[in-house]
Amino acid sequence: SSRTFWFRDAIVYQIWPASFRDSNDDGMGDIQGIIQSLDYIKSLGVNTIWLSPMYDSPQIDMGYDISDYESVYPPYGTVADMDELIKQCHSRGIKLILDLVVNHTSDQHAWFKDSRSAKDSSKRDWYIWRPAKYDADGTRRPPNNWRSNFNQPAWTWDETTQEYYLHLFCPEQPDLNWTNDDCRNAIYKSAMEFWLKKGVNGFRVDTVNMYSKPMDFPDAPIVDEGAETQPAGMLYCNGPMMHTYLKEMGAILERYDAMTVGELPNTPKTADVVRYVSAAENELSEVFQFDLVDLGRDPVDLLKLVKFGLPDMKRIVNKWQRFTEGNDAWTTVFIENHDQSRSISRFASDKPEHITDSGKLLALMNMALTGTVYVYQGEEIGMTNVPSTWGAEEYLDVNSINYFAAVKKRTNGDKAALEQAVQNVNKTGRDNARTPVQWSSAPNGGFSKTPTTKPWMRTNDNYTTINVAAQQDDPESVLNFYRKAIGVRKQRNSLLGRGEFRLVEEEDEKMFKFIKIAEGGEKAFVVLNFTAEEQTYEVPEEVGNVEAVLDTRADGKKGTLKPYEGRLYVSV
Ligand code: TEU
Repeated sequence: SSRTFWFRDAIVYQIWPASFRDSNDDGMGDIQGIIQSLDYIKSLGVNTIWLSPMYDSPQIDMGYDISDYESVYPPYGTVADMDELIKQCHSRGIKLILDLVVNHTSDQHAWFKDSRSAKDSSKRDWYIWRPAKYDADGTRRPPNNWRSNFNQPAWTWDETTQEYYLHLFCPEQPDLNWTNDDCRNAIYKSAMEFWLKKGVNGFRVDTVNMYSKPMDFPDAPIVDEGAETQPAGMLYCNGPMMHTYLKEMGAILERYDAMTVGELPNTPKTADVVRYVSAAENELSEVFQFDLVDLGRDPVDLLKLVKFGLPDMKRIVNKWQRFTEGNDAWTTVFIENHDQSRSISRFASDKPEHITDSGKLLALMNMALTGTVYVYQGEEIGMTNVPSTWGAEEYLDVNSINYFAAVKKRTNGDKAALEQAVQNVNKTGRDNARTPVQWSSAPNGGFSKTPTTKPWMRTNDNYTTINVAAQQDDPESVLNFYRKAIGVRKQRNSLLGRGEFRLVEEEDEKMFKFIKIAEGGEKAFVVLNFTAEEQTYEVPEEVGNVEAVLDTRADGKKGTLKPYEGRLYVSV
């Protein structure tokens, strides 16, 4: 085997192509825009890029509905542009991983068009078709009561062939039938090997634990009384064949020394997660576990934010920092991606006077935690949620749109209820992460080649003050703090990137404190003030003699922290 574990020390930068950089003035980001920005990305100190879906797609779910794995969405560019991107990344010592979206395809993929054309199509069994159920009065019902991830029934009726097909996301994203050998082999060949042969270094694997379903499709228990459908994640995640499929994939990936990082929702038990990422199992390299970014989400109304305290956050970090102790598994560190609202708004403070400090505070936290660390585009300049004054029409994500529609339907168009729904989405909606990257104070944040070009989605109004150009040469900027913190992490990787984690004072509501211990005994102490007031602290005796090596503020004073200030000490 030629497998190495390079990914364990990777610092990954996630690019969401629609909103990264528009090089050709069509209002959409593109691959050439990424190529032109590689020196900027390199300047952060990251060594790996994860590119979200750039494949051809009708864009019902921003490219997570793929109609052809082997071609590129034309507004983003061509396969030749991708070849150039791969080359330009590698020549800078940057690895590139792509998104692997193979739980479902678009309904416009040739495989699905064939599958839905007739019951005796050779590809019928590549998707999941089931007959209707009928009530005593003849009312037609889907095979079970599952709710999709986007708040709709998980089954859609097909008139032509008179059966339902399963879709755990939009109706335009039919689920592939992984129990069919031909289907699985076609996925491996088209979605994986086509790109691995071109030199990509691995994949972020979308919804990885949903491939194997309980094929008898039992009803989900009723938790949302009176609703048409019920949340069913615990049923359709981690099905019986998952580990068999992932070992097949692992055998392919191994030949290319490629990494994978899989999304692992609905998997609360650490022992279950270890099975997916244990080195000996050769399944996934690492996974995204969502407890932290799901913190404060109402369990049924997922877009509603409920109150949480700093101790809740600490307990989650502690759990997923320590679950690899005594085994050969590996963990990840992230607080943002294209599915989450912005971390400053969510976990610290986006009041104008606290944005810079909050951005640096979260950067320090992440760079001091063990595991492969991920930074999402714009996080490195402290981008925030969109203004709460934006109306419903500014939100373009299918999940937000479905949510507004569901609230309207449930409340018969009640104005106050809709306004509340807009406020919920403002706090938790995916749109917050999807506004164009703010490159400068030029119109629309300088997103397009010609700034007056209208971007596909409105730029966050705060681009005039929060942007790359304004931060490039400012030593106190969030951007330069990221560069510094990434540098310190790389320099002290055995301690910060790989050390053991020990939580200090779990119940403290104001400060997050932790100790890191390297294999050689070297220690770090991190103290982070998550309040808008000054706090005092002492360095715990057990860490011994230390010096401060990183402070989020230039005017920091020993023993006290200004609002949202953080500090890192290391053994001397
Ligand atoms: O998202 C799957 C998904 O629903 C979770 O990642 C969810 O966001 C998590 O439990 C945290 O709350 C993936 C993609 O990231 C998303 O953009 C797509 O819409 C979806 O799959 C469908 O492909």
